[in-house]
Formats: sequence, structure tokens, C-alpha cells
Amino acid sequence: MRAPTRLVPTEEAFTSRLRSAAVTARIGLWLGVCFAIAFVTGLISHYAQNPDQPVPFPTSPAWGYRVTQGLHVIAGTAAVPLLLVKLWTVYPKLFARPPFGNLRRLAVEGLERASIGVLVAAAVFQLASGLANSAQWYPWAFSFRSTHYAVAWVAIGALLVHVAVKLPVIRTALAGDVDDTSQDRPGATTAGVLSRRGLLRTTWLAAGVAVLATAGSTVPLLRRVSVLGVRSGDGPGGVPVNRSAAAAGVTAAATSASYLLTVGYGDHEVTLSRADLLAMDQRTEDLPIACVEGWSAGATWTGVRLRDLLDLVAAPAGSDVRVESLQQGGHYRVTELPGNFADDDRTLLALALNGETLALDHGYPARLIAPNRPGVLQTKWVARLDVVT
Ligand SMILES: Nc1nc2c(c(=O)[nH]1)N[C@H]1C(S)=C(S)[C@@H](COP(=O)(O)O)O[C@H]1N2
Ligand SMILES: [Mo]
Repeated sequence: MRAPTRLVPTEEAFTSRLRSAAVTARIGLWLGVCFAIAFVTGLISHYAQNPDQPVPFPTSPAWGYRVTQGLHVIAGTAAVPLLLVKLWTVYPKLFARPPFGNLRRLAVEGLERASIGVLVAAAVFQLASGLANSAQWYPWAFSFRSTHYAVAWVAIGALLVHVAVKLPVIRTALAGDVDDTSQDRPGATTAGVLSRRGLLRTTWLAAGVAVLATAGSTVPLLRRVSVLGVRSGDGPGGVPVNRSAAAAGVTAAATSASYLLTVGYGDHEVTLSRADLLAMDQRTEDLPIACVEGWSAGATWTGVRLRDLLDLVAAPAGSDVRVESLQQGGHYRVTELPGNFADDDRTLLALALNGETLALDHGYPARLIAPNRPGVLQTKWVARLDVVT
């Protein structure tokens, strides 16, 4: 007689031997490592973009933000295949019959399921929103940065609870052999061609391919293999362009012959044309530009030291500076440059990039470039510098 077809399967209906605690725990371990790296580097990035820093973000090493942001995106990318396979290994548990007969066990299991629900939702949200952000695709109305930051705490909190609850299972599973059959569920099949080791190897390979396909946006040596890398080297001077002058609506103002930079401190104001800027002492610095969306590029910038411009209005040492763009709207129209960045000898108002006049899309007539600073804060098409303290 045939068993009646059920609308909802039972946990036992999933018979693949590939699903085992041994596999889940091994993938979970690496997923945990990826989430830990992404969490810490994410906190660093959030802090670097915070306008009110109790302790100023350091200006050295100049490549620090480039490395932490690159690691953030690489860890998040590697986590995508790991999370998918891990969810596949455990999703039959969704169909496990809750212990209805035992109220206490029902309550404990209910709580555990709820915490896993929160973890999965937060993890999927972080990876999906992060991936969309690195592809510069914003199919939502909320602020990416504050939401990604808030949900990061939810994800890491739920992850810690999950690890604490599962610790005994994790320890046994990691200590045992992957292909140990003694803990197989009754009815588990070995049908199919893949072994557990094979599944794990395929998973590591998928994570590796995902990283190689995207990491070239940050790691120059990988540029050629990173077919999916966003913004890997297009743009004038070999440096990617994030927002073009046309998109920012600044083309007319930036190419106008009447362009003037204003430097202000209290009621003291100095205005300079691009020719005036070019007549000042020119400095050349090798500084990377590292976008929060994951790409970064090293470049050689030439221009006027920001501190030299502040000296024209006798701004005191350590002054914070408000940097304003010719752009009329947009999030990055105005940024605040903390005193330690303003006073750093390497911080320039750049007029040239890689030996050529700054391209319009890179911020012509003049753009800010400072060491160890998130790309979003490297203001292009600078119109005003105002000393604010
Ligand atoms: N005025 C202004 N400056 C800006 C932006 C902007 O949209 N407007 N984008 C920022 C971002 S997000 C990045 S990553 C860098 C990129 O500089 P690039 O396009 O010259 O590479 O510029 C920054 N400066
Ligand atoms: Mo950016």
C-alpha cells in the first residue's frame, strides 16, 4: 500500500547522508569566522564615517581603511555560499514535529527556533544588502549604513546565542570524523555521487571562487581574474569613478572659468582660482582611495597641502574643516575633516592624479584626498573649506 502523500514533509522525509552535524559544524565554523571578520571591520568602517568621534580615527597607516574594508567585503562574499550550504544542511529541521506533549520542552524548543529565525533573517539581510551595496544597487528606501550597522548587532548577538546553545553538538561534531556513519539518522541514504568530504570540498571551492571573482576590486594582483569585481580599474588614470560629474550635476560649475575655491575662518576669507592653487607649493603623495562599496585603488596625487591652505587664513593647529563640494545635493556634498586629518602632511587638495590633470569625474578642478579615510569622505569638486573650530 502506498503511504498517503503529505502536504508538509516530515523531518524523516529528508534522507540524504550529506546532511549531518559533522558537515554543518565545519561549514558553521568558517561562516562564524567570516561573520566575525565582517563584524569587526564593519565597526571600524562605521566609526571612520562617524562625524562625532570621541577618539579621532587615526590617519596612519594610510592603507589601513583599504585593508579593513577589503577584508569586510571579501568575508561577506565568502559567507554567501557558506550560508547557503549551511542552510541546506539543516532546513529539514524546520519540519521536525514540535514536542506538543511536553510544555516545558515545547517552550525551550520554541525559543531556540525563534532565536535561529532571528539569526537566519539577520544573516540573510546582511549578506543580501551588503552584496547589493557593493554592486551599487539600492533597491530600498532605508539608509544602508545605519540599517546594515544595526542589523549587524542583531546578527552577531543571535550568532553568539546560537553558538552557546549548540556548543556541545559543535564540539562532538568537530571532534569526530566527517564520514563517520554511526550518527546517521535511520533511513539515511548514500544515494548520489557526492560524499560528505566532497560536499565540504565543493563548498570551500565555491567560497574561493566567489572571493576570486570579486576580490580584484581591492587586490591589484587579482584584477584580471575578478570577472565580477565591481569597478576594477575603469576610469581616467586607471582609478575607478564612483559618481561621475554628470551624475552629480556639477559639469557646468566644475568647468566654469570663474571657478574659485574659498577658504574661510571666521570672517576671514581667501579665494583662489585653479591657477592660484597651481602656483602654490605642489606636493605628491601615494594614497589609496577605498570605497565603502568594496573597491579600492592606489594612486599618486599631486596638489596643495591642505594645511598650507589653512595657513592662508591663520587657522589654529588641530582645527576641524568643513569641506563643501560644488554639488548642489546628495549625501557627500559636505564632509567634515577632523583636525588630525587636516594637519596631516599627506592630506592634499589634489589637482592631478597619476601625473595628469585631475579628470572631471575624479573631482576637477580640485578634490580632497587624505590618508586612511573612507572613499565616501574624499570630497570631489571642492568649492569651500571652512574652519569650524
Ligand atoms: N562631491 C562628491 N564627492 C564624492 C562623492 C560624491 O558623490 N560627491 N562620492 C564619494 C565616493 S562614495 C567615493 S568612493 C569617491 C570616489 O572617488 P573617484 O570617483 O575619484 O574614484 O569619491 C567620493 N567623493
Ligand atoms: Mo564610495
